[in-house]
Amino acid sequence: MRLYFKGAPLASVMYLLVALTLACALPGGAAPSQPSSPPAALPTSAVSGVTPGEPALEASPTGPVVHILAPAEFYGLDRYINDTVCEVTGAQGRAPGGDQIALNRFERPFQASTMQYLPFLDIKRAELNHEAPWIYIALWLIAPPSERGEMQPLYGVEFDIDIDGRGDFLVWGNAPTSSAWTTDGVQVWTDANEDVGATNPLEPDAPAASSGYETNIFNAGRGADPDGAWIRLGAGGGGDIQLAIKESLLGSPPTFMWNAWSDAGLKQPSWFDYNDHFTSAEAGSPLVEMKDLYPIKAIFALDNTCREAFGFTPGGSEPGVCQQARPPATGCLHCVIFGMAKVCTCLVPCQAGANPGTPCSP
Ligand SMILES: [Ca+2]
Ligand SMILES: [Ca+2]
Ligand SMILES: [Ca+2]
Ligand SMILES: [Ca+2]
Repeated sequence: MRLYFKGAPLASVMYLLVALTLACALPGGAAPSQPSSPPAALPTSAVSGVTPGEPALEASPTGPVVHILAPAEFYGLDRYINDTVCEVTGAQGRAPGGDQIALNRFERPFQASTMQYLPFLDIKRAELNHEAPWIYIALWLIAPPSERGEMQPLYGVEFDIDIDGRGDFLVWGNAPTSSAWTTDGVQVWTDANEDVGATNPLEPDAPAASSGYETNIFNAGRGADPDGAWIRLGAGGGGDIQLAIKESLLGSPPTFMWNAWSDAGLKQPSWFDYNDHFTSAEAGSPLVEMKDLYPIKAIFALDNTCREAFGFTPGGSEPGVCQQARPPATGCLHCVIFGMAKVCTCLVPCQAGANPGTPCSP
C-alpha cells in the first residue's frame, strides 16, 4: 500500500529551508571537492534534502561524518510480513512453531540452553515502505528494545536483489535509544563473491567454507555515501524500530525480496546463512517436539522472518517467500488527516480528492 500526500507537512517546509540554506552555501549547488575549511558536522535534526541525486560530501576516514540527506517521517506501507511470536509459549521456554532450520528460518528469541525468553528480540511484524530515495523498514517486537538489559542486539533487514535465494545486502544496526534518525551503529554488508547460502541458498550446507557477507560498505556513516543507512526508535506508533536505507546503496533495484532480522547472539555477517555454519545438531531447536535437538544451542538469541516481495506480486515459488494472503490491489483503503495533509492508504497512489473506496487508479 502507498500513501499519497495532499499538502506539504510543516516538517517538509522546514527541510526545504535547510536545503536552501545548504544550497546557498555551496557554489553552484555542487559539493566542493576541496573545502577551504573543514566542514562542520550537522546535527542530525538539522540535516535534510538538498537536490536529490546530488553527490554527498565525502567523509574523511577520521573526521566528522557530514550528512547531506536524512530520512524523514513516513506513513505509507508497501508490503508487510507477519511473523510467529513466542509471547504465549515463551514462559514455557519454547517456540510454538515458525522455526525451520532447513529453510534458514529461525524463531529463537531465547537464551541458549536455558531457553529464557527474550521478547525484545521477538519480531511480530515487519513493514516496508518505499518513498524515493528511501526504503523504510518498520519492525514490531513483543517488547521494546529498552528491555534488552546488558544484551546488545542488532535489528535489520536482508535483501535478495536478484531473487536467487542468496542474500545480497545485510543492513542492521544497534538498538537505537531515541526517535532521532542516526547512522551510529548501523552497518551495511554485501557479498562480493556471491557465496552467501553456500551451495544451496537458504538450505543447509554445514559445514561450509563460504565467506558469507564479507564486505562492509557502510559503518556508522563511513562509506561511499555517509547517508546510506539510518536507524531510530519507532515514532508515532510506527513500530518499535525503524530503518531507512538509500535505495542507491542497493543499486536502486525495481524488484527484490526482503526479510527482517533481530540478532543478539551470533551477529556474524560472514557466517550467513547461519544454517551453513552450524549443523542442526549444533544449532539445537526451540521446538520441544524436536526431542533430539531441543533446546537451542549454537544458533540462539535471534529471530528472522520469511521473505516478502517488493515491486511485484510473488508467484509463491520465490526462495524463502512468505506464504501469506495479500490484500487486493484495488480501492483506497483508508484516509487520515495529518494536520493540513490528508493521507490515503492504497496499493497504488490514491488520486487527488480520493476518499475511502475511491478507485485507486483514475
Ligand atoms: Ca518472531
Ligand atoms: Ca541474491
Ligand atoms: Ca546453504
Ligand atoms: Ca561471500
